[in-house]
Amino acid sequence: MGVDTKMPQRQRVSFKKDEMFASHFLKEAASSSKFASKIEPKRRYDILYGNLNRLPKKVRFFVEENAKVCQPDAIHICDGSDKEKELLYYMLQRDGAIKPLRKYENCWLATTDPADVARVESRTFISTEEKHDTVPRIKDGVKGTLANWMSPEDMETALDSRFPGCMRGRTMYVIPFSMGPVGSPLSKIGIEITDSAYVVASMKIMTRMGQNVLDTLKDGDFIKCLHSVGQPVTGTAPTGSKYAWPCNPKDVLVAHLPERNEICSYGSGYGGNSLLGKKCFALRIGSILARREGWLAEHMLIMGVENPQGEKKYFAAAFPSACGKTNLAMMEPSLPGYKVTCVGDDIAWMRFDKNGQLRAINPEAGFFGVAPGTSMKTNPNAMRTIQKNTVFTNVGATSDGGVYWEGMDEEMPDNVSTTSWLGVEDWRKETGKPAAHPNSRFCTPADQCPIIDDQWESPEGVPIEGIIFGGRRPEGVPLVYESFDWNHGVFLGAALKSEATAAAEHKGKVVMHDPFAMRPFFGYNFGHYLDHWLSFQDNDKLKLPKVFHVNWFRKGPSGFLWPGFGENSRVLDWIFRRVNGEDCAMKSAVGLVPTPDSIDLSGLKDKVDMEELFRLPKDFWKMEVEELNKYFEEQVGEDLPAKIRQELKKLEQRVESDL
Ligand code: OXD
Ligand code: MN
Repeated sequence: MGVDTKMPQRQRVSFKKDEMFASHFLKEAASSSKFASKIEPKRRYDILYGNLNRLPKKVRFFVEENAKVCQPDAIHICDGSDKEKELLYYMLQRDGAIKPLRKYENCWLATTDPADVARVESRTFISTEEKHDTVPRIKDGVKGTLANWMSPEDMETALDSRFPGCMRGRTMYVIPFSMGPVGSPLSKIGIEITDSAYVVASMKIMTRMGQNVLDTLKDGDFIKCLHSVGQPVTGTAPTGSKYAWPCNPKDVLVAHLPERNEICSYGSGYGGNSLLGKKCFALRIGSILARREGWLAEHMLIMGVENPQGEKKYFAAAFPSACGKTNLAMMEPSLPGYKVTCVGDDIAWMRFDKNGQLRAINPEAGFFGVAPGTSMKTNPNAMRTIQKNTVFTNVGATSDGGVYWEGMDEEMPDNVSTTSWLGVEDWRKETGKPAAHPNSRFCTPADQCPIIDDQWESPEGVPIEGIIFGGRRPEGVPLVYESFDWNHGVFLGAALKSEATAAAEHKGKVVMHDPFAMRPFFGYNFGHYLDHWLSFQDNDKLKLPKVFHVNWFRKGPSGFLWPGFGENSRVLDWIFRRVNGEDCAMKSAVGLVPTPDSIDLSGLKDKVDMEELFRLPKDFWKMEVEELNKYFEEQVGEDLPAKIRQELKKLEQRVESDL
C-alpha cells in the first residue's frame, strides 16, 4: 500500500515552530515511553498543556478516573486557542497523520487505515437496564433493525476488556465542548476524553470547544464522552493499525450508557465513531434527553427561505443518507427572487418556546460532509466553504496541492496528477477504483459558508414553520405532498424509506426503511419515540408546524423526472405558500398535493412531465401499505402507537376508495 507509514523527519518542519513549542516538546519527550524509565515519575502522567487543578471538580474527577484506567503518558487539557490549534496541526503533520494542501489556505489531508472508513453500526450499542427502553418488543427470531441493545453486565465486560491501559504511550486530550451556542438555553455541554489529536482538531471545527465552555459549565453536569483509538504504543502486544492512522478495527465498540450520561467509543478514529458530539451525543443521547425534557433531537438540516417579497421562513428537513441533504441545506435557488440561507446541514435540536413556537438550533459548528458528488454544479456553496481551514479525510490529492474526488466535475490540467486515498500515485479513472473513498469527508467551519444564516447562532433558535421528510423513491411517490394533520405527519416520518445500495453483494439498489432518517441514530425505543412526537398534538398551546414529504428522485423511462438541485426551490415555494395558508392544495389518497399549475414552472429549461410526477399508481400504493404493515408489525410490534396504526388503516382505505 502506497501510504507513507514512516514518521516524517522533524527537520521537515520549520525550526522556528520547534522553538515556539519547545516547552511542550520537552514535556512530551519526558513523558514518552522512550524516556520514561530514565525519569523518576512524580505521578503517572505529565500535564502537557493546561492545568488539572483549574478544572471544575466533576470534570477533574472524570479525567482522573479515566486516566487511572486508560493510563496515558500525558494529559492535554484543551483551551480552544489558536496557539493550541497550531500545535495540534504541527504535531499531526510531524507524525505523518496529515499533510498540508498548499493549493488552499490552512487545509489538510488525512488518510485513514482502509479498515476504518465509516460508522460501524453493527458495533454501536445502547445499554440500559431494561432492554425495552432501547428496542421495541418484537417477535422472537426477527432481527431488529431499530437500535442495538446490550445488557449493562455485558457492557461492563466489553468496556473492561478494552479500556484498561488503552492509552499507554499516548497523550490523553480533554475536550470541553458545547453542542449549540455556548450558554444558549437549548445547548448542552460534553467533555470528550480522547487519545487522538485528529479528533481534537476535528472537534475544534465541529463544536464550540475550549475554556469558555468550562467557564459556562462551572460545577454543572455534562455528558461524559470517552474515546480511544484502541492502539496503545507501549505495554501490550502490538494491536491495531500499521498506518499513520491508529485504530483497532477488530475491537470497535461505540457504546451509549444513557442512564449514566456516558458515551464510550473504542477502536475507531473515524467520523461518527470518534467525534462523539455528533451522532452519539447530538442524536442518540440527545434524543433521550429530548424525550425526558420535552423537546426533539433530530437528524435534520435547518434552512432559511426568503421569498421575492422579502418574507422569510425556516424549515427543518430529514433525509436519509445519499439524498443530497447538505446540497439542499446550501441550495442556490433557480426561482428568481428566492434566497436560501443555511443554519445547519445535519442535526436540529428543536423545542417549543413559551409562545408555542417551535424553535431550532444547529448543535454543531461545522459541516462533516461527504465529499464525492460535491461540485460547483451540485453544491457551489459547499465548494466555496471548503477553500480554507478544512480537514479532508480519504479524498484524492492532486500534485498541485489540491483535492480530488468522484463527481467533483473539474477538468484536471495534463501536468497535474492525482494520488488516490490509498496512496496510489498517478491514479487513473480507468483502473475502475475511485480516487476518493465513497465516504470521504470534508470537515469545515460552518461560519465560512457564504450563505450561512445571520441567525445561525441565535441562542433562542430560529422559528420552524415546516418540517420536510424526503427519500430517494424511484417509483410511485409524488414530488411533494402535505400531511392532513400532525398525526398524519408523524406517520409520514415513521414510513420514511429511501433507495440505498444494499449492504449485501450483488443485490443492487433496494428501497430501505429509514424512519425519520433516524434508523441508525435512535437513542431509545422507536415506539416510544413515536409516542413522544404524537404527544405534541395533545397540547393545544403549541403551533404545530405543517409537515411535508418530498421526492426529487422519481424516475421515468429516460431517467429522473424532476431536474432537482436549484430547481427544488419551486417545491420550496409551494411549501412556503402552503405555510402561508394559500389555497393551492387538494386532497389525494396520500396527502394534500399541489393543485394543477400551482408549482411555479416558469423559466424551467426542460419540460417536466408533471402528470407522471404526481401519478399515484394503485398497485404501487397497495403494495406500499402492505409492506409498511409488515415492517411495523415486525420491527415495532406491540410498541407501535395506535394512532400510527390508524393512519396506516386510513391510508389503506383511501388507496382502496380513491385510486
Ligand atoms: C452522516 C450520516 O455522516 O448521516 O451525517 O451518516
Ligand atoms: Mn447525518
